[in-house]
Amino acid sequence: GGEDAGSGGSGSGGGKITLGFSQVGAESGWRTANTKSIQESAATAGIDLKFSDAQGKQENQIKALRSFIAQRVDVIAFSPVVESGWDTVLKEAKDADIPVILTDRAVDSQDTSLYKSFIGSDFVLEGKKAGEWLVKEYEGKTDTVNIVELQGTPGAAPANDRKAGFADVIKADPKFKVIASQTGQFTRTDGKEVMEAFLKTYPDIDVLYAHNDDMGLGAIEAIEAAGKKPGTDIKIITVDAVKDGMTALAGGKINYIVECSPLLGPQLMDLAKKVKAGEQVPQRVLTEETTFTQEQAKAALPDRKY
Ligand code: GYE
Repeated sequence: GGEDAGSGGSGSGGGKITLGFSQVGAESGWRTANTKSIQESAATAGIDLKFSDAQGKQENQIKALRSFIAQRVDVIAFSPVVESGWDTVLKEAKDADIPVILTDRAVDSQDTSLYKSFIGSDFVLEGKKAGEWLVKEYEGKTDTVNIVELQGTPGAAPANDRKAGFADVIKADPKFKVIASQTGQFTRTDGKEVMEAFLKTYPDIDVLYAHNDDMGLGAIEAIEAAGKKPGTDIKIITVDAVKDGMTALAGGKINYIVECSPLLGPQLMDLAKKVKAGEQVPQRVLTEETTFTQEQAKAALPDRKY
């Protein structure tokens, strides 16, 4: 496997690196912040960014990757819509000697030589943190806790892993019962719609666990429309900690948020430069994250950037 010496591709413009980036879409506040971070840090790093929006569809993403290969960009990065089904196109990139960096989300390819690095969060850990808060919140209580779950996009790494991490923690106590779990596609609209249906079917929901802030925010509208108080009648845990989520948390409508940072741009540009230079990079770059209670959200909100 020759390193990419001489495969300069379109890099004839004074050594400027060309980075082809395929984004998932614009489904959430997190995604918007992530796109902004990538565009701004590419400009700062002097990297020529070819940005493509897959609008939530894997087929669009595969097309974009093939187009980047045909254009002979220096580096390809992408945030996979779903985990499965990438082996063929990743092999094509490898055969063309174009290094690939996974951003934000993982693929389930067994052959890890198909990409140079994967930068992003530990989604299983995020799910565990959500579960741990719940366990503490209901410590010493014996009544059944009825939980409904709004999952992210089916097949996406953060949906699979946030579900698994949460389930793993709460299974230790049989009082926790997930009575319904359905996708809300990581969007506000679907979060609202699915929560409306949950509220009609289940009169005594104690807790909502939403895989992102946006679905939680949509669900809050449904809960209020049903005459219930979000954060009090139904406790809400979400993931991301974007500004709108943090505002709802500080305002008492959400109870706990597990942070997932979208600000991956600067590290991605750094990795892109290194792989282009043929330097060794770590296979896995983990994002550092925290959690927020209502009080912590009040304190953090004034400085929140996204
Ligand atoms: O949590 C969600 C977004 O992949 C981490 O995708 C990302 C997730 C994020 O739509 O809001």
